[in-house]
Amino acid sequence: MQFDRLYIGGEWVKPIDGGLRPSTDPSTGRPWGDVAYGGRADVDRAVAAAREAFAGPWRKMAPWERAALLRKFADLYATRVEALAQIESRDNGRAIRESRGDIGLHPQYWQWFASLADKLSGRTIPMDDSVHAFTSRVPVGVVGTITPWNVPLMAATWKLGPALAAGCTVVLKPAEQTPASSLALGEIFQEAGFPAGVVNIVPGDGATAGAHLVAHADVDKIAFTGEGATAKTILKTGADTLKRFSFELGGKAPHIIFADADVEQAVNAATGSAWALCGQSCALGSRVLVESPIYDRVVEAFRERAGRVRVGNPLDPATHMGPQAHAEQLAKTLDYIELGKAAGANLIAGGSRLAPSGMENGYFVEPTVFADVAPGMRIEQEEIFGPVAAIIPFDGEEEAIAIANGTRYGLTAGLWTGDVGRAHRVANRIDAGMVWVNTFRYIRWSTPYGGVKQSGWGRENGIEALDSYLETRTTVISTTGTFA
Ligand code: TXE
Repeated sequence: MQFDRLYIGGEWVKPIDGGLRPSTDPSTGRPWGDVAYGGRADVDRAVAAAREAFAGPWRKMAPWERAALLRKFADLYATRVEALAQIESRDNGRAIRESRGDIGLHPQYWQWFASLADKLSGRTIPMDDSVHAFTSRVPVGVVGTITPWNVPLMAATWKLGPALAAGCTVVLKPAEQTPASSLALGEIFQEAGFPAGVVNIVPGDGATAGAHLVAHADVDKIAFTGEGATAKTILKTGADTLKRFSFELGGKAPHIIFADADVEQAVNAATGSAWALCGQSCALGSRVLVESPIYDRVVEAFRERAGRVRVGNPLDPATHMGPQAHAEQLAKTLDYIELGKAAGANLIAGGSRLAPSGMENGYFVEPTVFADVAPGMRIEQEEIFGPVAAIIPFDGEEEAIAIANGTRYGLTAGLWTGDVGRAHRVANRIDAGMVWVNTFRYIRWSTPYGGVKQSGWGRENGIEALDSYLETRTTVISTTGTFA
């Protein structure tokens, strides 16, 4: 598969003011292929193509035809899962067993969004006999989607699925570190028969291509996943256009494990989520809050299990954890490990860069566990995005809730207890867009996902995903022909 062209207006085109750039394999630190990236002129071209498609064929297409196209896309996507998983793991270093599992679910997401495309009903509004008033749900227009490097295809699926179902057209700008798998989507859109310009794919730098897309007067909405600081910059950059924004930002999710929980299950979930995606997901439970009576047991389980994680070549199906996705993230994770040590947290496992044989220049880090972490430490407050668990002791519900809610984030939370009353009581008081009880990271096409506080604006997945790609239009028709 070639990645040396941008996908604009239904064609594979050379960049005008971008170029070709090597994409790095994070397990070796070396380039594995040249990928096209776009500049401002390429973004302009993509936005113009999206605008033309929105005004023309896409707007005129019946919703059921849009649904049929999306279903066809889902079926084709299903036949490419292995190829896409290989590309993504190569580009961002995610263990292939995880990429297969994640990307293997995407066709179901696309089917779900397809199923919503022709069900966007409005309401009739009871007034008096002089008018007929009703609402319609209409697409926002041209959407710029800006996605991160940790889960490029998942982020694209979560944004393009509802955008297209709603009748919007899209310019997708994947992260500069991991553009390849997003470009691979272009072939599937082409093969499925989407009209030219409905989807355009332009990798590029955030500060140039990304910022230009955000400021563009002809883009009606930005759907973004990434860092909170970037979201704030994006808001300022786009302010003059008053376009719509949805944000899926970071998290610092608590796993709250009460002494009455099934501790074995809780530990399985908490250790798994500490090191999944090499720690690079906003949903993971990077803060492990443990009630005092079971604290030593959980700490020991973490220490022991950290040593069993198989870290290495992401393309080896036996590997649990690959490298960090890029060099800056590696540096960030190692910096936070030093911060944790300096703050007096108790490093009980890992803590160093790793150099597996044959991959000495790769961006690997040991699964790392800090125990006796105090609320307020930076490793407890800030999103590290590395395989670093912070274990914090607590006594009782009130303290657990205070610690859980004590960060600026509010994306996900896990709660482990054998007491159903406590499950409801505590879940009800957690500041998070998603709370899991006696399970963790259960995320599906039909379950709304998104954050409160500084974790974001809006919801992805679920029926709610369509909301941020639709406007409500109210129409009032006189039944008398007189204006009173
Ligand atoms: O994210 P950025 P970075 C967090 C995580 C990570 C940190 C830094 O803690 O360590 O963010 O990652 C584009 N205008 N998350 O710096 O910068 C950029 O090109 C328009 C959490 O890579 O937010 C890329 O496509 N666009 C997270 C996208 O924004 C801009 C996922 C994300 O990059 C831009 C990723 C600009 N001025 C990181 N600057 C999650 N919520 O899952 C950058 N971009």
